[in-house]
Amino acid sequence: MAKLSSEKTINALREEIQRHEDLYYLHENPEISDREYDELIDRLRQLESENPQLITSDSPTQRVGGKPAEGFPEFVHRRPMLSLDNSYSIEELRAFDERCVKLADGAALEYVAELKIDGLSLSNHYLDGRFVRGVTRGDGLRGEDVTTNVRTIRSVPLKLRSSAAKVGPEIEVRGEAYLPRRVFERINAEREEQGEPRFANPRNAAAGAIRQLDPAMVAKRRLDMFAYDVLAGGRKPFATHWEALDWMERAGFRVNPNRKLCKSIDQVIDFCNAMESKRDDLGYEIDGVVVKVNSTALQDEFGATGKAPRCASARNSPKARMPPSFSRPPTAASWAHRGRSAPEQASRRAWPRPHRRRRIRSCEYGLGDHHQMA
Ligand code: 3B8
Repeated sequence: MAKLSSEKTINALREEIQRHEDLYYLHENPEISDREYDELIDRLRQLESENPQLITSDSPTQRVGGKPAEGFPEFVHRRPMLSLDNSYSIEELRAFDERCVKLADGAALEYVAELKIDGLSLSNHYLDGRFVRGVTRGDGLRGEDVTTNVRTIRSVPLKLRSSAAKVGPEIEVRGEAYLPRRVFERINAEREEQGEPRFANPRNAAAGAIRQLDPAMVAKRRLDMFAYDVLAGGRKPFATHWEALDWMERAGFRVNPNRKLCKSIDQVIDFCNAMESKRDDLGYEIDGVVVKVNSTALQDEFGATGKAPRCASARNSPKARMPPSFSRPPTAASWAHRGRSAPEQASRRAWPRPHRRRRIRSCEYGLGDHHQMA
């Protein structure tokens, strides 16, 4: 009897905590303070310690349960995790559009424009709806298994929501983990107080955090993640990227709300300009805009041609950040600037890589899963 009632209380508490996590992480609209949230967690932890048989791997208390790791085991990605790092001018963006239009052969061609978050890519694995593994991109073929650390990221659901359609037993959700600027600043202030060197940028701080050996330290860093792609059994489960984004949102991931289904390359360019002026208000660093062919069938076809650019991007000339009291002029003209510097081989880059701040990048790709590494 007592068992039954603690089970009920535990379930109710978990649901309550889940609701507050959603309000906080998905809707950015918390109803309770961090302290009240911690109290709920403490209560749940207490009950679970009295009833250890009721602990489940997807309980919110299990986000920081892991022991410090002794280095991270290697994990071979089921599909290579490519990176988007080629830079193209605006003319090339248009040329790419023309090729896509031809390829679509009269079929309606759509693009999805979304933000390119400046963080580090993670691959999160779910088996029968439960989070089982989190892996860094690494060199694209092999990453590091950082599961215990990824569990601490509260915007990574430990259990997929049932409101999302079942698309298969083995799900991989790829996303970009990052540190909000606010958190980054707090961490640096703390480091300074303790006489430790400041992190140069949020990306380095995030990269450092995910590779911390002690998950309790990772949890303190308060990493966040925006999901950007989903695979089911190693394949894209949806006909369009737009549907994939929608599914991830339903499944409980954070998907960046700044995204647009574009009917033309002009709409893509409009989106890029709009984001450029919004950039400083975002609360996190971006690397520009990613542009994806919406149709997954077309992505495959496009990828199969092999010689087409996988990724196109235009960027601003790098310049110093202006003081926040100055408003930066819209930069439609600087779009055409050819700011291409030495090619960056992200896949072989030493990690964490140096941070580049002032540029907008637009990237379009039509990669098939069968694509080889660059
Ligand atoms: C294909 C699609 C790499 C990426 C991708 O916010 C590929 O889509 C990728 F080979 O790295 N940083 C994003 C972000 C990153 C990628 C992506 N979409 N929004 C990001």
